[in-house]
Amino acid sequence: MDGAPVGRRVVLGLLGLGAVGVVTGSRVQEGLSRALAPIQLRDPTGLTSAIPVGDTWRYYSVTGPVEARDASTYALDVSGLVDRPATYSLADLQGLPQTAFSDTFHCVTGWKVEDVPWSGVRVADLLESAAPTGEAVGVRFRSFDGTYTTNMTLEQARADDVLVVLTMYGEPVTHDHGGPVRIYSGSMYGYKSAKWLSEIEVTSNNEPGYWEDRGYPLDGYLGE
Ligand SMILES: Nc1nc2c(c(=O)[nH]1)N[C@H]1C(S)=C(S)[C@@H](COP(=O)(O)O)O[C@H]1N2
Ligand SMILES: [Mo]
Repeated sequence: MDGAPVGRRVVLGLLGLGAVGVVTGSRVQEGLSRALAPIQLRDPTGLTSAIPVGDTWRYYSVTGPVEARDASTYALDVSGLVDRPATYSLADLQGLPQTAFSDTFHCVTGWKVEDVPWSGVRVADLLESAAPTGEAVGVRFRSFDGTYTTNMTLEQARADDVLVVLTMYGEPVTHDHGGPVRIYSGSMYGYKSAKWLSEIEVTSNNEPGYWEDRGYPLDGYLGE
């Protein structure tokens, strides 16, 4: 699409020194990264993400520290242009049909983590329950960090591989990964996977979210 080249230039600009590690990606780095992966997953401080290796998780937040929410404080609103707005507790979400699959997580800046087991509730199911009105065009995902948003068209958000994620690696989503509830879209770059999800607002447009506003493509499909 038209937005892609601009987005790519911005991405390359933002890469800075990190690009060197990603592009050179030597076998030594790959081995290191595999060896570090299990440590990384159990590293609540996120300190190992400062080590410039290849394919491991980085824990991203565009804001400072984010408050922790648990089963007693968490809520997800499905709002906007719908006939049946709803608020789900964590238990409500856990009680809905769960979809599970493994898929690779790709950040647009070049790192990826392969074969991540995800499970949760299809966004499509929540949208169907909410019954979008005739004017509904898009969806805005909001984070309880108070800043992050990302957008999809209604049609994109209804894809089978767009999940309200409750578990990663068979465990509840950790705080650093955006728990207790985040988005995952298997077909799109990581910036579409909003962490610390608090709202799915159905909108009359497909307005750019946080990173889309800063040059990332409006449709975050892999390979574009
Ligand atoms: N709330 C929030 N969600 C976010 C981000 C963020 O900074 N804040 N970063 C996005 C980007 S660019 C990526 S690659 C992934 C990173 O997910 P992780 O922190 O679980 O590795 O989260 C996405 N969702
Ligand atoms: Mo990203």
